[in-house]
Amino acid sequence: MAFDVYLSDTPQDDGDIAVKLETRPKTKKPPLYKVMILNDDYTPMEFVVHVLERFFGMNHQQSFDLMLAVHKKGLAVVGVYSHEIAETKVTQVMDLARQHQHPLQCTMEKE
Ligand code: TYC
Repeated sequence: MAFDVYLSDTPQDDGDIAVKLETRPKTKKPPLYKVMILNDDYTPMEFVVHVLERFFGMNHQQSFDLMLAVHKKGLAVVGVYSHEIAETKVTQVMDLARQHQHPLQCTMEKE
């Protein structure tokens, strides 16, 4: 809990010390990170759909629609997470893509 103290020596001032109590606790929300996937010419569409289902909790239709959006537009946000979760998602996607020798790229960016 923080409080501010105001002191004054102007003539109009009665000399009392004003103490303002801060009732709102100063908690900072942790920053959030967007996880994005990028289009490329080689990763099979089915692989991207599988990745979205497996790591981003989407059903088949959602995954297919988002994959197609990335295919057409170049990239899309696939989820927003805390730093640690976002990092885990990026690693999971990149590791699986590497295992299958697909050039799929997944990145994160502060919101
Ligand atoms: N463009 C790829 C293809 O035509 C499909 C694809 C979609 C690749 C989304 C990556 O993030 C991606 N096979």
